[in-house]
Formats: sequence, C-alpha cells, structure tokens
Amino acid sequence: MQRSIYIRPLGIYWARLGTPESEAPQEIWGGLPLAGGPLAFSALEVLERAPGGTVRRTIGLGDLFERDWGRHTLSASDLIEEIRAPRPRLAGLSLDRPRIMGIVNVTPDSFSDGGLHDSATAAIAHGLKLAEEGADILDIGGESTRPGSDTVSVDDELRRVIPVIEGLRAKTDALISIDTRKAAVMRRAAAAGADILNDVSALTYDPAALEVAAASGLPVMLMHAQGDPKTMNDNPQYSDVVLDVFDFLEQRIRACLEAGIPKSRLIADPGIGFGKHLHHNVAVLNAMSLYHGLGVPVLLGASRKKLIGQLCNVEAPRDRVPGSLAAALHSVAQGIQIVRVHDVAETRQALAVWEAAEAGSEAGLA
Ligand code: YH5
Repeated sequence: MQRSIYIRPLGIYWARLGTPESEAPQEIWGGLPLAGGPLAFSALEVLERAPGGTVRRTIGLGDLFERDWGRHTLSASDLIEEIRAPRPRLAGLSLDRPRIMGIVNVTPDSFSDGGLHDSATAAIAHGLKLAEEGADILDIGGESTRPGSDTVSVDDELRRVIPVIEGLRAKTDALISIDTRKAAVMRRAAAAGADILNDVSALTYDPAALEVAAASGLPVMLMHAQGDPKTMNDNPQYSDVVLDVFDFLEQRIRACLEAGIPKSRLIADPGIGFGKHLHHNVAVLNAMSLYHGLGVPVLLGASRKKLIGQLCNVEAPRDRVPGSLAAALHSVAQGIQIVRVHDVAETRQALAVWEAAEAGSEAGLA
C-alpha cells in the first residue's frame, strides 16, 4: 500500500531547555519536540501525490488538526506522533543529540583514501584514531559499494573485516557497525563483537539477511538504493525521488517488523549517491526532515561523495571536506540523528560550534 499523503516538519528551531542530561520536562510553546531531540518544529509541509505531480503545501501545526483528512488512512495525530516521539537508545547510545559514525574502509580499492587502510593493522589504527576524535560509531566496510564497483566474495569480505572488528572490539568502547549486504558476514561480524548491522540494500540483497539480522538481536541500518552498485547511477528512475525513497524505507521497516525486528532496533537512511543523479541527491538532502515520519532515527551519509564534487567542482574526494561538513550541518539542523563521515575531528568541531551557537551555551558536545 502506497500512501498518498506525507508530512514533513518545518520551522525547525532549537528548543532544548537546560543541558542534554537534565531530566526536566520540555515545555515548548508554538511547536512540538522533534523526535525527542534538542529541536522542535512549528509548521508542516504536506506533500500529496497527484496525477500531475506532487502537490506541496505549507501549513501551521494547528491547521493539521483543524482540517478534515478523512479520506486518508492515517490520522493527523498518527502522522505527527511518528515525528514527535523520542527515539529509544541505539545499542545503548542515546539519540537526543547528533551522533557521529566514522568510516573505516577495509578495501584495497578504497575510494576515498587510495587504499591506505587496506591492511587490518592500518584499519584498526584508523578506527582508533576516529574513536579518539569523537566517533560514537565506527563503520567497518570490506565491500566497496562505490558506483561501478564489482562484488566481493564472502570469504574475501570476511578476511578483511573480521580481524578489524576483533581488533577494535578489544581496544575501544565505541560502537562498531558492519557495513555489509551479506548474511554470512553479518553473522560472523556479530559473533566478533559488532553492535550494529549497516546494510546499503536494506536487507534485500541476500535472501538470508532478514532472518540473520532478526536472529542477531542487533540494530539494523536500512539504506535506500536503486539498483546494484555496478550500474545504479547509469539511469535512475523515480516518480518523485523524495517520496519514492520514503515508500521504500517504510516497506523495509514493515518487512523487518514482520520478521521480528522491532522498530526500536531500526535506523533509516535515504542513501545519498546510491542510484541517484545530482538533482535526486539534492532533492533528498533538501527534504531530509521528511524521513522522521518513518518513526525511527535517521542517518545521512554524504561525506566526500560525488554530489559534493559536482556542487563545488572538486575532483579529489579528500578535497570535499568543507562541502561534506555543510551537508552534515544541514541535516543535523533538520534533526537527523547520525551522520556517517570520513572526517570525524572536522565534523565534531563543526557540530560543537553549531550546537553552542544554537544553545547559547558552551556546555555542548566538545
Ligand atoms: C551511506 O550513505 N555509503 S559506502 C563514494 C564516495 C565516497 C564515499 C568519493 N555505506 C553509505 O561511503 N552506509 C556507504 O565518493 C553506507 N549510508 C550507509 N548507511 C559508499 C561511500 C562513498 C561512496
């Protein structure tokens, strides 16, 4: 079932009273808290699929309840509730402030750093450095899913990632996620101490993945992609990319619920760069707050990706850090809970200054 109406929080502003640790109830005038985080929203964009294209209207919060939405399956308060409800902890990590996931590539063709971290020792050292710089989660990936890349065998992927997970598990308290589409890698990574499964195919690539993920008891990051990495950016097609991505993620959340993975263990990610041209990526970035309507924490991974290069005319991924920071801050200002980045120290600095300026206090993230 595809829904015909979607709502997106707008008018998002800093509303936290007191410090992140304080238990004081939030009292917000003129808005509602956004996913239990430090932000609130005061208006809504209502998006409706229509024969001639999506119709978008901006309304005040009060208008939503006054209007008759009778022919729609979900009531206004149900829609709002998904956006408003605080998100539960993720593998023990509270999500009431933005969190940083640091990327640890263990691929010889590592796209963004020229394969500097292709040996386990180097990858472990890199992961520890990112943890020290303030990464809350370390994302270990042994299969390059860069556009155009070939698949990797299960054995090769296991040889790359398992020693790194074991090495990091022994040396850091940071959460460890495994970036894989393969059920066998998920199972072995969980046994080696991984805390989170991160699947760029949202558990669709490997027929066994849904069951293995459910049995692992671990949280799962579900990312949208259109097509396989090899060909995905050749000719992506959408009716409305922002809403099509929402529908896909909503369906995958439903599949997880049916397989016994509760919503409290799910994270949604619109998948920047995965089967999307520049205008698709920009549309998704622009509409990031829509995905709070899925009722789960939202993650963004735009770090050093091609869209940054296209927007800024920068060829080398390592020179795309400032643009990556802008994408991260834009998303965090829309209430996105986790940013997946290569440059942890830089991201942490940007977030600390953003938060201090928003809060008007020095007691921020740093
Ligand atoms: C993601 O967005 N991405 S692997 C091309 C680049 C730079 C980086 C230089 N795994 C995501 O990081 N998992 C990857 O051009 C991911 N979300 C989640 N959840 C691709 C990648 C990259 C690709």
